[in-house]
Amino acid sequence: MKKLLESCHLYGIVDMGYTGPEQVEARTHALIDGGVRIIQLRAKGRELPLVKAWAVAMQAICRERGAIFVLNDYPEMAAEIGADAVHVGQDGGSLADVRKIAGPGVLVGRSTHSLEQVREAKREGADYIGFGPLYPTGTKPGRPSIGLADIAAAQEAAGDMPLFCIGGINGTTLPEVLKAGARRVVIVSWLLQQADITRAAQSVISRMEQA
Ligand code: TZP
Repeated sequence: MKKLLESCHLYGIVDMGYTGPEQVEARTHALIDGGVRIIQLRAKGRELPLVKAWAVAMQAICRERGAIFVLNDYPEMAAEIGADAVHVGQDGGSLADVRKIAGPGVLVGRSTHSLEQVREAKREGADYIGFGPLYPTGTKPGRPSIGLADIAAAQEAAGDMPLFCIGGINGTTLPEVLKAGARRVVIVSWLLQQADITRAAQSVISRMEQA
């Protein structure tokens, strides 16, 4: 699973703020068809039985098709459904505790918003981190953006821990994000709002390969 994670440059999120319940499975397939090999379920504030049902469905698709499934926020549920990975925010407790709950072999990711948080996630042994939001984004309204200036230093501090830049990345901002030193990105709303998610993902991946 770690090897697969290392090969991932575009991370997709099925965010229920942009996705109808009936679209969960098709969107998971569409992202995988487009070459995405790490996909998160983000279902903030939704009822747990619904989250669990979506997570089980996405985990099954990801397992069958060779992608990593990440559950946002719920380490207990990740353990219960046998998720590949769990992602927690700065308020998600220590990574040691998350690992204890999620169980052995479950990858653990952490959101970071500053260089200091990148260093701390590295010390704590995160399997990967998100770094952002780079730009203001409607997906996290009111969250201050951190800009592009620290990307290169964050990469350096992360070392071999995969770092995914996140927040406001789209077809227009991608080139400057890559120019600032990003090697991996998470794209949420822009990808989910494309008429053809598969083609959009393919085009991002090929632009990243060329960078
Ligand atoms: N964490 C930092 S920014 C963000 C998350 C989950 C949302 C990014 O979404 P988008 O739509 O790609 O800006």
